Amino acid sequence: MTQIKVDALITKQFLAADLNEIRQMQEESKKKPPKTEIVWRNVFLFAALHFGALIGLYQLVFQAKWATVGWVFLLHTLGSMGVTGGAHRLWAHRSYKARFPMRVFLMLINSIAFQNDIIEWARDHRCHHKWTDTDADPHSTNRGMFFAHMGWLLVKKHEQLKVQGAKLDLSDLYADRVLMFQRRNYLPLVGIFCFALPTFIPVYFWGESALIAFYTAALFRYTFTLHATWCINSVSHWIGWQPYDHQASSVDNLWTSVAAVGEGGHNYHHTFPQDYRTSEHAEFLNWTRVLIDVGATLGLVYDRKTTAEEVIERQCKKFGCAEERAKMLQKLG
Ligand code: ST9
Ligand code: ZN
Ligand code: ZN
Repeated sequence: MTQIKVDALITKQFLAADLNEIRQMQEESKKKPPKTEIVWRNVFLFAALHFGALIGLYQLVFQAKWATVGWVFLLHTLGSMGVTGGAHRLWAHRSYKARFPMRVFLMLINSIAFQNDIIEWARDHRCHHKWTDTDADPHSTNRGMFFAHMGWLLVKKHEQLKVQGAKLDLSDLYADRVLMFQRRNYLPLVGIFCFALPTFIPVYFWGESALIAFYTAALFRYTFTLHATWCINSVSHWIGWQPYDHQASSVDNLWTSVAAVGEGGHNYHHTFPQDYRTSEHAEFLNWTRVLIDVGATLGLVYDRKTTAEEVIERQCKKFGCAEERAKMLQKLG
């Protein structure tokens, strides 16, 4: 375990390069609303997906076998962990290191979630942390909660995002052969892991109807995981606790922690982005942490980074609130 002892502000400066520049960019983006160029193909595809997901929800409640209900839950959990443990904590933030078999496992379960390949996901996410709530943030909350939630996937990206994002060093991502394999084979991988296997397994193993399996375990489950993820960009920048940094838009929120398998400690995460736990909440609110810790026990994970207690205390005192931290941890666990 590596303990990080530098102040969060220094970490932020490392991430943001220049905090004044960020403040200026935030002000700029508030002044003139950006041009919105709708991508109608995406509007149509997401509308169709949601229509299918509603049918799937009905079938899940009234028609599906119990084994299928369990299968949907398992797929949501695995796919989400491919995003949280893989794309997010390992590849976007490098908050721990993983050996080859673990990286392959994370890449495969990430493909269940179909949220763009990991290199693209991590590039957008590094932009989100570095230029939060500016035009270079792919899902800036300055453009409203719907935009932050899913609207950003329905319109062309802001020019500032492309210009600033091009300055990021992504060499670590391109150097990982597991990620390059996923990128080169992305469509077959999501075809198999997001749609084909989720449908085939219930039909083959417990005789579920193919249509019910497809609508529940593929379409409904995929849409549900998408919304759970998108809630981190909307709800987790909106309603909740802010013990670590009162100036940020990010918050700690109980419900997003549950739905997003441990990613709801977003005020903590934006303050200490290199901490593999992403929050101080207990393990039952952070299943992804449990997965990473099990990986460490098996020797597949090493060099997990955490933040030293004295750094957290100093941060709360300067930029947040120590009492709010204590109250929140007592209430949420
Ligand atoms: C999905 C992703 O849902 C969800 C991500 C959520 C992130 C959450 C983060 C916070 C949570 C953390 C915790 C995780 C919790 C998980 C919980 C799990 C329960 N930098 O994109 P293009 C340049 S995906 C630098 O086409 P357009 C670049 O040159 C759902 N450059 O832009 C690029 O070319 P290339 C399924 C950048 O044309 C070129 O621009 N997927 C950057 O404006 C063109 O890029 C979809 O629905 C950058 N950041 O189109 C697809 N970005 O890539 C949706 C771009 O070759 N996306 N460039 O280098 C699209 O259709 C399009 O991207 C678009 C914009 C229409 C939105
Ligand atoms: Zn992050
Ligand atoms: Zn955020």
